[in-house]
Amino acid sequence: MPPSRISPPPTDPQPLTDGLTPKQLQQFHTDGYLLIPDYLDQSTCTGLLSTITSLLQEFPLKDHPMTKFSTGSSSSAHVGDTYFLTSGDKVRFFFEEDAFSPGPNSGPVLTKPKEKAINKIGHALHTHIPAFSAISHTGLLGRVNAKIASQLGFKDPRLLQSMVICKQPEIGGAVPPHQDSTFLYTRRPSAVGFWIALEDATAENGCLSFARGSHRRTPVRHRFVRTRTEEEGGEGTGFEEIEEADEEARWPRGFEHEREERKQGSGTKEEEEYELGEVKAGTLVLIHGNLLHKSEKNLSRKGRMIYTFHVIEGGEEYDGKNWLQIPGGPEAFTKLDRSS
Ligand SMILES: O=C(O)CCC(=O)C(=O)O
Repeated sequence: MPPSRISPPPTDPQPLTDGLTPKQLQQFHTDGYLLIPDYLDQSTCTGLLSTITSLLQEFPLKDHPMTKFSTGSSSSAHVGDTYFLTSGDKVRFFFEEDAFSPGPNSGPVLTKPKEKAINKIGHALHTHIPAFSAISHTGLLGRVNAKIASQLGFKDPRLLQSMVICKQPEIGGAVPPHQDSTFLYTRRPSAVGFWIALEDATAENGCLSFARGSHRRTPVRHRFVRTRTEEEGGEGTGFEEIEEADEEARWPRGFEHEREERKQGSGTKEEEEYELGEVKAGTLVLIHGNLLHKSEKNLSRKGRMIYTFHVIEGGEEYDGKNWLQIPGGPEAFTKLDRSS
């Protein structure tokens, strides 16, 4: 069945400096995601797009390992490599899978100019580039984000990664259905994504789609880990099962009712249905870490730039097996606090 379309609700009259309205909060808890139009104005989006253009123009191809990005469940070539695994505190560039054609003898050849070939930039734009700090954890929007995090129940929200996802015209890669807590696992799961459209995102250019309410019926079954810890050399990644017997480890705190429903079989669904989340540039989308969501390829001629960062609860265990590690350990993840 083709996905149904959801339109963003009309802008709420409450200014975002007051955080989410009770209705918005309720909607997030029920659906597992929330669309908030007009979080950024058009001129801020334009400024961020030109920052991204400069980054894409300026990064040197020389010495780049030509790493591609994929969130697929099969291990693709990029995921085990050092460039990816050491990107947690850096600004690094990952190619679209379809940006290459097989070269004659000399290996794959880029089929697009490099600034039209990058799938994503990550994973610490928030610490290195002031324009991104200012929509993550500093200044007015930093305080707004901290307020939202506290309304969502965070006690010590930590911003652990940020990315630009380019979804380039004609070759923009699909992102298969996934839960963010698989990739940013804490025990117990706590991740929330802040996803911000910098250009209009539509069905045509690969907007997000969501399995509404799936966070309440879908435990986190796997986590994306280093198959060797940093002490052991750090290379290699894979998916590790979170055992069913350890059911608590698969659900966020406060989800006892949902766990019970699932145990009794009443909260399950044979097959998830996805609803398109078409949004205008400037919209913030909050995504619960247990929510199933995805996006399709961008085969259109329009770009679909977005910026996203993720927050976890500092009080939950974040261990050395997780793929994302930064110098200083989890204590060094950026605090999202209301006084910054
Ligand atoms: O922007 C996209 O297409 C996918 C982003 C996503 O799934 C995520 O940030 O978790």
